[in-house]
Amino acid sequence: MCSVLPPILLWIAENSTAIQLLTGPARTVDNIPIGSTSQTASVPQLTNSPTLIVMVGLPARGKTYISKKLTRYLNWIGFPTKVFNLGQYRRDAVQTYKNFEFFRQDNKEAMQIRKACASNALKDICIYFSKENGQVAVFDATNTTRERRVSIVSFAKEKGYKVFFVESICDDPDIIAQNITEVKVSSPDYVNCDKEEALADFLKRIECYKQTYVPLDDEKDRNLSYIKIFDVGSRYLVNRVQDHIQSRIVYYLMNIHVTPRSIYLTRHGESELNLLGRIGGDSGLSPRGHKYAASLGSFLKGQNIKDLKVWTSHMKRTIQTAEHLGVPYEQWKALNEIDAGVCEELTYEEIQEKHPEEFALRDQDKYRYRYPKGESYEDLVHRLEPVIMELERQENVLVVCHQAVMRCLLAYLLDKTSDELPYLKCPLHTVLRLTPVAYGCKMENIFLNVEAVNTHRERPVNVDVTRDPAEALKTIPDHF
Ligand SMILES: *[C@@H]1O[C@H](CO)[C@@H](O)[C@H](O)[C@H]1NC(C)=O
Ligand SMILES: *[C@@H]1O[C@H](CO)[C@@H](O)[C@H](O)[C@H]1NC(C)=O
Ligand SMILES: CC(=O)N[C@H]1CO[C@H](CO)[C@@H](O)[C@@H]1O
Repeated sequence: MCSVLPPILLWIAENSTAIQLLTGPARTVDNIPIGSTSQTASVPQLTNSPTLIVMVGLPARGKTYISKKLTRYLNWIGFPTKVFNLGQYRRDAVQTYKNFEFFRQDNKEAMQIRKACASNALKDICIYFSKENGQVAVFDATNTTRERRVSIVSFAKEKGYKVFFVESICDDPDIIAQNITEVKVSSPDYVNCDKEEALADFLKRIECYKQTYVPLDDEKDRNLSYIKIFDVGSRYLVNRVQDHIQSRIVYYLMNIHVTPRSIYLTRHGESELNLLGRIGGDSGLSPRGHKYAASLGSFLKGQNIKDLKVWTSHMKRTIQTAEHLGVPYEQWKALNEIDAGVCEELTYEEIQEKHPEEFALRDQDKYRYRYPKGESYEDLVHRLEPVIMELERQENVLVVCHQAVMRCLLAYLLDKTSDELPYLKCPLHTVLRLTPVAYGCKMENIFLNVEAVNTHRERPVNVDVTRDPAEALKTIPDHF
């Protein structure tokens, strides 16, 4: 039943020393020969100058959708990113929206207000870069005129920011109408407004922008860096990518789609080591774990999911779980559980006894803490990036994975910060169904009614290395 992909092996000869790079976990630096530069290969290279991403396009072309999604991704891979939505600035400046007249090109008063909003947003972007450690700002506005873009480019040049434009072009009236009903009609602009009326007003608003809209031009804008996205990603035009981060952005935008689907996340069934309260290892399922796997099989059959892809890790407990489903599945080494290094197969009590300082250091910064000879959550996020990219490309997928891995995937899907990530609740024997809606993901928790041990350990109050064992062990879950 299992369709294993051929492993990819890449040999790089450097100064006559051959280095073997596997597609598997990014291990600690001690595994990499001294003098090699490959240890930075999967880590984002931070450029010194911040990047300003400028959205371009008529209203209802998915600019806000793309802004939010791209921001979520960039934050997850470790580039601090924030959206600056001009519509929000406008709503803060003009409390009540009357109708489309506000957006008419000959409305001088409104034009003044819109200019002031744009300049306030740019000011806030400067503060974000200089005082708040921001690296990428997404300017979510229509910026439909060349004049406007020229002024943004010169502003950025003066400040030393790199500019990358993202333009969304779509003329399919059905898609536009669907977009308006999905996200615009429920916007704060139309609170006490009839749906039909709101749609009509919004279409008029688009007409106002159309009068001055000039798309990015092959010739005239050939010195700018940009990606143009046509008709919801059926075609792309990419121009002058300047650096690593821009190429990551382009790659990401070319992989996402908007076809409705659901992502199902579950951990493996309860394992033998789970029962003993031991972390890591590669044990098989407990009897209750097998029972869960069988229930998962009937649950999925009942759901009648179209073309469901099933992914597991290379570990016994996820493979045994998938074997019960009776469908083909694919194994990903990248989905293996976090490598706990010297703490593999220990109980929390044993970790406290043998490595009390490590145990406390982990509680101090669980996201960045790396187990000796093992991995950190941060390492795991980098290892999981290809999984996220493939999840974006696919439609219905069930990922059978592990606690730490599931937390990382969930943090991406639900836009959780790296502080929250290591404490996300991912109980055994529960399926999480994530369905994209408007600007985010809706999550449903489905417990399949097979008891399992609890493996969630909350952060204790005292995280000092000198704490006494009782305090360190206060929050450990029960086990045999
Ligand atoms: C709206 O339409 C555009 C196509 O121009 C698409 O890319 C975008 O994702 C759509 N959806 C939303 C929610 O904006
Ligand atoms: C692009 O940049 C080059 C070199 O700086 C300049 O000579 C040229 O006029 C620019 N082209 C356009 C279309 O702005
Ligand atoms: C919403 C937005 O940013 N609109 C700007 C686009 O360009 C025009 C012309 O320069 C500005 O006046 C708008 O404020």
